[in-house]
Amino acid sequence: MTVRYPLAIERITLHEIRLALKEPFRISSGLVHARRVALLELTDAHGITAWSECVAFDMPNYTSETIETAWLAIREWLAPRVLGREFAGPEQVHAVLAENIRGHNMAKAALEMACWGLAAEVHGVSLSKLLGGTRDRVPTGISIGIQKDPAQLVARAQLAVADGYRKIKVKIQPGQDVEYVRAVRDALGPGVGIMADANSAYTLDSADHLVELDAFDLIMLEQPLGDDDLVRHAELQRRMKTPICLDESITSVDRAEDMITLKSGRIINIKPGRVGGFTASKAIHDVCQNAGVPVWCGGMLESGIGRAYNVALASLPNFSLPGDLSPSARYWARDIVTPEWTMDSEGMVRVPLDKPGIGVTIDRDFIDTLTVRTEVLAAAGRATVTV
Ligand code: OSB
Ligand code: MG
Repeated sequence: MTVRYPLAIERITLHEIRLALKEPFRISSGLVHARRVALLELTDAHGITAWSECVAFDMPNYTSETIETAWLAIREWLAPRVLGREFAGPEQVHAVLAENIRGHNMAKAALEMACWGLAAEVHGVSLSKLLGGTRDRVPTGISIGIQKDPAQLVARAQLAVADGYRKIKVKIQPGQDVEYVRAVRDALGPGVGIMADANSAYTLDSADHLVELDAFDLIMLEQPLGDDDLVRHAELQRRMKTPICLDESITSVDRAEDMITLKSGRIINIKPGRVGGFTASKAIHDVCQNAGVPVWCGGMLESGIGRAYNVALASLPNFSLPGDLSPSARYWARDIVTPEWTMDSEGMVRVPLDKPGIGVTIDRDFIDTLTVRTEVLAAAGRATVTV
């Protein structure tokens, strides 16, 4: 699809907000209490706006990026490449941001995805349709953080099944793994889809221990080994029956191809922030589809703005497994969009195909009350406003 007129971004406003999680979320590499979120507001030459979310965390414990590095990258290197320049369509933005700027994928993604959101707005079509989505509802899984004992985890997992979630993902780490997963499988029975995510907490020295997870008929084991390691994952996959899914390790379409070639895993979790945006996500989706590798959409504890982009992406055909797309109320007392994201009793989230753009309305007044920092970037010089 081509846009009606070239995309011309006149202004990028960065907003940093603090959004308190209803309860802290623990993964093997760290704990999140409140989400510091960088939001981007793009304004084009016609005064049309689109918002996006940068998924980087406060600390570099998931990937090397943080909200501070992303803010810096956007202000110093990325925004200047987009401001005052014309793009025939959002699919052209990725290459411009990638050229001779290594890494900073979450920063690039926030900007690139905002251009997709803006293009959808300009066209008056839903983001899902612009991307080539084929579903009007997407299945949802839950990601449950590490709990203090197996009984607590079982209680959460049972509630999640009752809510309708289609996939139960439990976070694991050394010392809180096999017994936790066993408890969940015993409690939920054989029919429920369960998986585990280690966020790179193990080395190959634990291979024999990890092979014990084969007893629980998991849909997959996500990212057991090093964040940048494909070779050892291939060795572990040879020894395990459970399919390995890679998350942190897949940072580009090349890494997805490497995973397939090396047999380092059999499933990919696509987070558009981690891979640099939608163009890269679509390329990974296509490579995996051609290779018969299923993909699903991961989550980064997004606000309702990031969720809009993930739901649109998850409507593509090869997103054949439930995504980490929990509804707003699971994370926040109040989300920053209306309507909030909801899930039906069958664990499905509706794709807002009937609305142009990202499909939800930005609650600007509420965002203003949550804002701790604002910076306006424009083609002709820049102004900084701190509140
Ligand atoms: O590995 O998928 C992950 C949260 C923080 C950091 C990494 C991960 C996660 C999740 C959260 O699993 C999923 C969600 O957004 O609900
Ligand atoms: Mg993960």
